[in-house]
Amino acid sequence: MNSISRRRFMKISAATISLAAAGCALKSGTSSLGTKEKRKGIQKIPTYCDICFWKCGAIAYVKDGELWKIEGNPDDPLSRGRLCPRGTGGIGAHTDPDRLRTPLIRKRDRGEEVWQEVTWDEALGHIADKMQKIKSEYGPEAMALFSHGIGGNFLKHTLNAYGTPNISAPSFAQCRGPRDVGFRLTFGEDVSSPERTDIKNARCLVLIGSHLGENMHNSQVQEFADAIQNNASIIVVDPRFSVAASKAKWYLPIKPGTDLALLLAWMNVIVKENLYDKEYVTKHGFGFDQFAAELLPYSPEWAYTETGIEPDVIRETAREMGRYKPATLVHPGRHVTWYGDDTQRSRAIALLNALLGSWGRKGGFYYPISMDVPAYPYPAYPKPAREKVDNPNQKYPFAHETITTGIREATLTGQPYPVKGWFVYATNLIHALPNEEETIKAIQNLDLLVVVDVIPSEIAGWADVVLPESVYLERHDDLNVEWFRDPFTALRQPVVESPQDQKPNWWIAKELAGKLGLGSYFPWNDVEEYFKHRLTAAGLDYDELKKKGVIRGKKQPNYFEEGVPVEFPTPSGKIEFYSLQLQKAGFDPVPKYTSPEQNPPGSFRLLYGRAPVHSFSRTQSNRILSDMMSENEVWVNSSIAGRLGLQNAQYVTLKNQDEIVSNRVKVKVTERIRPDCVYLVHGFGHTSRGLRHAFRKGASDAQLLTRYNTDPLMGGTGMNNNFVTIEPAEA
Ligand SMILES: Nc1nc2c(c(=O)[nH]1)N[C@H]1C(S)=C(S)[C@@H](COP(=O)(O)OP(=O)(O)OC[C@H]3O[C@@H](n4cnc5c(=O)[nH]c(N)nc54)[C@H](O)[C@@H]3O)O[C@H]1N2
Ligand SMILES: Nc1nc2c(c(=O)[nH]1)N[C@H]1C(S)=C(S)[C@@H](COP(=O)(O)OP(=O)(O)OC[C@H]3O[C@@H](n4cnc5c(=O)[nH]c(N)nc54)[C@H](O)[C@@H]3O)O[C@H]1N2
Ligand code: SF4
Ligand SMILES: [Mo]
Repeated sequence: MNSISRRRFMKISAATISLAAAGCALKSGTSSLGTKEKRKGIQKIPTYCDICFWKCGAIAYVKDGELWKIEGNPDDPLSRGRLCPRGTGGIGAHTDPDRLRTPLIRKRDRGEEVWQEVTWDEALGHIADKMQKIKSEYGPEAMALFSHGIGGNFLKHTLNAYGTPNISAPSFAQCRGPRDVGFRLTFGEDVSSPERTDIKNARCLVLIGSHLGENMHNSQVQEFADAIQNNASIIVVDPRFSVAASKAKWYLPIKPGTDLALLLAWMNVIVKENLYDKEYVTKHGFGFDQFAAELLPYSPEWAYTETGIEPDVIRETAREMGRYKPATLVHPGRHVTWYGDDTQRSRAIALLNALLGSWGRKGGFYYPISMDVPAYPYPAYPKPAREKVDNPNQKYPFAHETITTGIREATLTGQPYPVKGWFVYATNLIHALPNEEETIKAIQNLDLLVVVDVIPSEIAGWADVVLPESVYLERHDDLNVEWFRDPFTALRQPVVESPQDQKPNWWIAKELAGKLGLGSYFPWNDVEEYFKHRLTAAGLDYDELKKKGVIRGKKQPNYFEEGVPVEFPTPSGKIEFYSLQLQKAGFDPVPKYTSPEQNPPGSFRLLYGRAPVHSFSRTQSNRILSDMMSENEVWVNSSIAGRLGLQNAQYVTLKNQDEIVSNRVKVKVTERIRPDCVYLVHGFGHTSRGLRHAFRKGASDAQLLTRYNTDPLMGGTGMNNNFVTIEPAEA
């Protein structure tokens, strides 16, 4: 037995003992320690998934010492005992032969991907020296952290202790930011994540480009199936006939970028025909009359010219929504950074829900509850001398989270002050931020780029120091105490040992803090001590959590009718149909429509989205998931394919308005998309050489998104503003 498998053997034995101590049912054969036989048998270890950020509770099975399979944890409210296909294939992350194995320091120019393997001590020492130098030359605010997901929590703590306020995630300005701002401006609260959408109880469900079923957020997809089973009336608005559209009573193939016209026309009909919830609106609404007056010009006939949706269909679908109110849920979407006017479109969605009385009501938006697990009592952070760098002078007045692209801008320009170091955790900025060239130029201004990843992603290729993390099945992470229908706390815990010299984020954060002289910020010795402290403060038992993976709290009321106090934390204390906040800041108090830019002749608007078996740009290297889908296709309408002489499955390249040419990609000739746009699944077309299995398979949407329109309210980057032409490629 070599030393690695010996270490792993010992570790699994230890896990076996602790499970036995916790009273877990173990197969015979695992109880006799000290011989090879003791690894025989099956262990079930609860944890939660990390193939996306939904954090479904799972049970991992270890068979004869090897990771075998992973299933949903029946006690977990998010998974309800079932994982999505990505979660089930998650074990491929552990066995991926292309994983990062050891810390690396760059040997040649940035981006050349030539490295020196170093020890953790050397890598973290090098990073700490550079960070101290940046602090003394430019101040601690010159370091920024980009992170995505719960794994970033401990590194955020280290960076806060170091003294920087510049901490951001792409989930705001490249994802759900406009939606959360639009809903805040209307109801005073976010939709947030997991979304507080009562899909399973909706009698009428309206999906505006929320492609549930391809967008695989587990609980939502399960509830969508419930809604279908309950014969909910489903209305889908999408330029592409999505999987969700195939379940719909009404499918509206809208012209891309015109949804606000449809929303205004729907509201026009609902007000004009008195289909709204009058009692709710009168009791809870602010500025309804001014709002109603603004809707007058937006008739279905007017909207038809913008959207291509027949006036009768607009009227009929508006009546359908009115019929089932308040159990009509107009889904707010999640990735809504489409055109740059996204906050106002999201606000229109919020207003439509307000008219239907769905906020706080069964079948609409429920009131979520989280468990009260106090934060660890750390020492106070130093107060940064300067404001965050991303949003100087509150240029984007309604941004309530940090804008990734604002940090990038400051790194490029040195204004309002220079940014000299990026710490990047679990976000592939080359695929996640629009305009790759701007990202690379910004990187050239840095004195330090650290990337913590599990595979050699594109952003890792640009790093000065690469730190290999243990995958989620090999580590602990912070407690999941997110809100949902009922309160719960879930634990991620190691199932198997890391195969090489990978380390968990909490260890990296703590060790780095030590080297920065910030050891007092990590008073606990290991992460289990941290868990015990927090759980004890909450009156919960760590051993129970380890054994079950999840502890559920008491059911509490979720709707106004059940006794949730009716509260709208807006300036007026009511639902703001007319927004004085927006007016004061120089924006439209009720959303106003402007037409999107027309396609340049001969070109197609590039749209993109999800496939059920992949997450972003992070799973294409996973051998199990890539077996199900190894490259993406470009969806092209049949009439266009005929005109261009394109055959199904033929390879083409896409060229965008800025002459950027994609990798070759197969054509999917289909009636399921409008002729004015094409569609790619996001995350393919990898260019990192270390991703041997995913390298240059399919085309990258990100590479083609060179243009973006910035939302003036909150700094989100609308990315559906790119146009491509199609050229045949060699086979
Ligand atoms: N062009 C384009 N851009 C987009 C989108 C799009 O559809 N198209 N979608 C937007 C949306 S909605 C979002 S939320 C963001 C998502 O943006 P990101 O969250 O940045 O998504 P990924 O590009 O998959 O980057 C995740 C990175 O984390 C690494 N990783 C995976 N597991 C681990 C782990 O356990 N530890 C560590 N340290 N690293 C890990 C992966 O290898 C990968 O490099 O992107 C946004 N940007
Ligand atoms: N399998 C899987 N599921 C995921 C993820 C994943 O990576 N993989 N990521 C998760 C994350 S973080 C997010 S944010 C969500 C994203 O998922 P969603 O929030 O559902 O949406 P998008 O990706 O923006 O939407 C893509 C859909 O919008 C349509 N669309 C494009 N332009 C327009 C338009 O102008 N009008 C209308 N009405 N529709 C349009 C596209 O045709 C496509 O069907 O998915 C989540 N679920
Ligand atoms: S939705 Fe799927 S990938 Fe995401 S956490 Fe749940 S099981 Fe994992
Ligand atoms: Mo997202």
